[in-house]
Amino acid sequence: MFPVFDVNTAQGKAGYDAVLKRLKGTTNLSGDAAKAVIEVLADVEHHGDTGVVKYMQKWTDPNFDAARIKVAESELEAAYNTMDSEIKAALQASINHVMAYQKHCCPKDLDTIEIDGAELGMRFTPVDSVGCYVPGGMAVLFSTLIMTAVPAMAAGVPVENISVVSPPPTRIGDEEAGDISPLVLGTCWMLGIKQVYRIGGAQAIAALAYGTESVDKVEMIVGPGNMYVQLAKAMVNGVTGTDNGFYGPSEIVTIADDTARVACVAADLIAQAEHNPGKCFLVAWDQKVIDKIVAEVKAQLSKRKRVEAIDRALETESCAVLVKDLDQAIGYANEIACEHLNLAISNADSVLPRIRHAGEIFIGDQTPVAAGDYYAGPSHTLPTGTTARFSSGISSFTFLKRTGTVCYKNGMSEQTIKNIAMLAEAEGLDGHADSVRVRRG
Ligand code: HSO
Ligand code: ZN
Repeated sequence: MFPVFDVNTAQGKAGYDAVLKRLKGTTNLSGDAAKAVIEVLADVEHHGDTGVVKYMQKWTDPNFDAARIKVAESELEAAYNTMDSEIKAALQASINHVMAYQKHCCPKDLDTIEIDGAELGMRFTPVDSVGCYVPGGMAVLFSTLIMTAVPAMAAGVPVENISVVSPPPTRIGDEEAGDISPLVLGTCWMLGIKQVYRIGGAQAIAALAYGTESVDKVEMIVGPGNMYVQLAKAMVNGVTGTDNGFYGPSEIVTIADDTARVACVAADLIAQAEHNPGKCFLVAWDQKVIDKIVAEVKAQLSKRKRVEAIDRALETESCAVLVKDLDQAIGYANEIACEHLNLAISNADSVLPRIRHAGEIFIGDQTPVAAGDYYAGPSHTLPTGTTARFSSGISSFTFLKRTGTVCYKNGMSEQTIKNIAMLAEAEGLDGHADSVRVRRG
């Protein structure tokens, strides 16, 4: 488990390249899946709830019916009432932190700048409504609800216009179909979200994009999800807005030096591997540091509940990368462009300006990634599969549109009129040219 590759040898580099290729492969969505998603989108667009029910019966529960799509408000309240008071308090603290940080991040309308007689500005306005996808599957990630809905609220999206979709657990054999976790439902109630739908997969994205009898159409869909969800999000872009992100399986890169506390670094690697299939990279230039951390990972592994999943993730999706120095370590961190980057090194602050690609950066070995997952303030919905090269995690920015403003308060100069008219004539658009000339004098 957890192979070690010296990337300055041909064999080691080949080993690392293979792991990186697997990481990048998570964003290559298959043609067959795309065909299946196109079919789902069309069915839901044309047949509404009937289309949604068809796929919920196929993938989740053969007994699913349209009456189950919408969660009643009384169920949300009842779920909230079953929640432990200490959990509620911890959730409230998390909500407060995320709200405060995301409000702090909201860009303010820009002061105007005057350029050649024009006063130019930029305004930021939130989208009218949002649908948050909260995955079901392996783990109940109710924290994802906070990490998508709260940034939207901080950006100014009214809470009554925020919807949540989340699939109930898949029915296995003759087992009674379970329901969405009370923690997800109760957290919706806590946030004041009343439009909650127990649907998932591409059919849930379609329902939010087109609207159905039970599901209100929204202006923007956000959140992480499996290949079908990511594909559906990409395909409805235009019908509705999306977060434009690829938010897939969890990942971590840790750069460690000999000052890093071995137990902390190992625990963070295991925590991401726990996400089944999490992907972990340890980057260091000191063979002894790598040996100690790899040994500690092995020691901690046996204590974890999901030992098999973690072991598999470390064996097949992860590696320790032996580099020659800090510069090379930074180069590898930028290439992996990881969802989470942990700088477990003594001079972390001075390295920060050289990190160009990462979803979120955790500075110093006293800062666990789990603080970002649950509590600190930035959203844990972050770019994966090296997409941090060109995209960002969810934040209040996601929900704000940018609108430029132009004002020739004192009219246009003769030269400005001449220039614009000339450019318009050159494009063959004399109507444009005339609309400028008419303002002369
Ligand atoms: N590490 C995950 C988020 C999460 N962890 C939720 C625990 N719960 C993706 O960043
Ligand atoms: Zn996590």
